[in-house]
Amino acid sequence: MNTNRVRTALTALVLAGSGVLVTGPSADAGPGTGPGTGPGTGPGAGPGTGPAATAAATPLQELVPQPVQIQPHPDITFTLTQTAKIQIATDTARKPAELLASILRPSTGYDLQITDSVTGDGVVLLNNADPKVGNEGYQLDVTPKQVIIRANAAAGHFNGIASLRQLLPPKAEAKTKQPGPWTVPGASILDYPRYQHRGAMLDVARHFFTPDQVKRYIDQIAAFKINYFHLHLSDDQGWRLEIKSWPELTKIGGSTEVGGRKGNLFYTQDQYKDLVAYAQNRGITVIPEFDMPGHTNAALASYAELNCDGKKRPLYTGTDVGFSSLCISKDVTYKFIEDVVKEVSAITPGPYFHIGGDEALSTPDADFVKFMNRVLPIVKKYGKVTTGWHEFIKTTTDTAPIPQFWGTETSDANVAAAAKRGNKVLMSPANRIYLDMKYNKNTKLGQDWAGLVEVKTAYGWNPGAYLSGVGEASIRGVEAPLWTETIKTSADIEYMAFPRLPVAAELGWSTAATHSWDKFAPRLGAQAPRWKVQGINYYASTQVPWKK
Ligand code: TNX
Repeated sequence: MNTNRVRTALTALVLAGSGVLVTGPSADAGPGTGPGTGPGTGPGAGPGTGPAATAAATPLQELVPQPVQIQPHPDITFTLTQTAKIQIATDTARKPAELLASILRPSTGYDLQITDSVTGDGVVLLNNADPKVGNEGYQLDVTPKQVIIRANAAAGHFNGIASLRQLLPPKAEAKTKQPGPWTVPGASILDYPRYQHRGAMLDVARHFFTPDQVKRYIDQIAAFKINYFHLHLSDDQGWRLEIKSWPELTKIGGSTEVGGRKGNLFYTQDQYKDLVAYAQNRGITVIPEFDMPGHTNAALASYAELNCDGKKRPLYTGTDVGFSSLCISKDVTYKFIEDVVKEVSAITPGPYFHIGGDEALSTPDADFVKFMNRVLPIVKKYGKVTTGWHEFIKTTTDTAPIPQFWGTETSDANVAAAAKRGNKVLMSPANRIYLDMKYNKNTKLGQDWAGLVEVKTAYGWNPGAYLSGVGEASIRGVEAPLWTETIKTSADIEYMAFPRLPVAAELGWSTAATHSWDKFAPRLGAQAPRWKVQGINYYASTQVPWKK
């Protein structure tokens, strides 16, 4: 078997006073943070910048993703003060209110009590937004005494809060108390997403990431209105979630990773539930993926009976793909899959289950079809909607499953046929939005099989007019996957995801009419002071005019 890859390829931001926390790359900075490429702790952004200069470009012009409508009220500002309360008119706003409070309490040092009465100073979360904003949109009105966020569901409040965070000074994101003032420019914003699905994926199979590392990434994606988090939980190198009825999966399959590190490299079901809840409390739905029938060496190493020859495979710590397959002809294969789907579905509140299905290069085509014809009904039986890498969609005419397009071409007959039947397509073209692709030939981390993906390349496509035969109405949204063959630390994750993850968020949220690199680049660049405060190890692409 050929195991080689077979692939085509705020304005000096009123950082008044001292004690502003400006952190550089975190301590576990990986190999990608070579000199001159990391963000560093820029002078000029640090303490000592004199008293409130001017608020030249207001944060209203710097929001990412770009809102639908912004009406500035230049003669008004709101200032968050010691006595401010976060006031909620509806219980669905409680979690969003708690999130906002948890971000602003450490930096402001204020109590920011959450109350059910909506009077007095503070941030007010109301229901009954304009119906045209749907469940995910919001209206944000800044008045002298209150910031009012109206939404029709919790999702809308989470998204409104993500905008409010960007309207506050960057130091509002600090983990330690900072000097104010906590001023928000006057405006009325009305906003809602272009697509219902804005996703990020993290591969925890090639390299394992601890629950705290995963939470750190969840926090980072939530800030850009990402609403789905796809966890790639199994692959040749590792099985990362406890399955109680098949305990060897983690005992053996979860014992190592790329490079051969040893340990308990998996999540217990309780840890997974905690991650799911953590995401939910930030407006994010988790989509679990168990890749099959290929990318299954870790399972094949754990249980002899899953192999056609009844022999366990050795654990694998390299980075080749396409060499493993579950045994298509054995009933135990489907018993195994049913047990996994059953256990995982029971602890996954979100409606989706991702079955992988990519690069099944060791599974003959007829077997692949046979396999999917047995697996798709199992997912349905446990109440979930199947999503998978786009290869699986040729095996079904059901219009509910969601193919995730990851190719590098702009046409795919099977995906186009599915779209014609009514399937919605999730877009992750590898040469545009794979976060593991190198930015340029000097990028130390990542791969280049799909090409080099600089920030402008990542931004320069229209999800609704990209794949032939798959028009705007067939697009479910955009997901940015991060594969981790070369990614080992949070600093590595951040270097590859920032700034391209915000690019994916913009493509998934903002209307096609706002698409313009010249307008987007400065907005993206304006995020830098906030990322410095947050300690995000971003790639300071020379294509972007970074704000100091
Ligand atoms: C392709 S994309 C894969 C992954 C690799 C990735 C590396 C896809 C569905 N499969 O197995 O990790 O390329 O870029």
